[in-house]
Amino acid sequence: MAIELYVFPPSPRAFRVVSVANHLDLPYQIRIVDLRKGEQRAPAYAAMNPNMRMPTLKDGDYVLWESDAILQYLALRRPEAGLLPLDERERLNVTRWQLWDMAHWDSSCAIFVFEHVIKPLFLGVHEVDAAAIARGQENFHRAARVLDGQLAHNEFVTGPKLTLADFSIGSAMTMAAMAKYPVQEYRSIERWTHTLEALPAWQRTLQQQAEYMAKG
Ligand SMILES: N[C@@H](CCC(=O)N[C@@H](CS)C(=O)NCC(=O)O)C(=O)O
Repeated sequence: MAIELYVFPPSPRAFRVVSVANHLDLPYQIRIVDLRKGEQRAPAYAAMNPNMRMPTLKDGDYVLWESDAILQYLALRRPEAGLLPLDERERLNVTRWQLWDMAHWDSSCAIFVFEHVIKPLFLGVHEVDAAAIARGQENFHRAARVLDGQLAHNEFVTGPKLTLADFSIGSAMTMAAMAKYPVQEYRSIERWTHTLEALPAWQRTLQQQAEYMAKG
């Protein structure tokens, strides 16, 4: 049986999981968890993921939640692809940036996604919380300076090769325009985003997202 990916496709945290599965050409089945309908709180789903959040991976009787752990599981199915290097230091470098993503980058971007996408489109709330945006700006610029500095000297986040770190951190960029990230001044982030967007797996995942959204 193929790996099952429980996702709400518009979310960047779903995007990173599906795009890695696409990049590795792994067989998988999408199981929709429609956050707009509260499907993350359905008892059968909550039994798999007690956080009542997506994404979740199920492979036979093995269940895994937390998107970056799921990415590592997927990468380990195709170690030869190099998304999670075998060399200890190279691998820890990838893990370091994935942890940085969760701690600093993803959480900064999430403020803008909540204020400019989730509130107006999913909750019907059209007032922006100025204090939240101010906090988001401060956190975003602090993290973006670090990422931009890293990418000024490296093609990808951890060096010359594409790794999971690019999928983890780059997935947030799929929301950059809609969520109005203040990203314009960061030229190296822009260059790297274009590189990711040129990946066939990136394009395929965007297409899957668009098809899901078109269904309404
Ligand atoms: N750190 C978790 C975050 C998961 C998460 O927050 N997912 C959100 C959507 S992006 C969710 O399912 N929210 C539903 C809810 O809070 O009810 C991961 O990366 O998997």
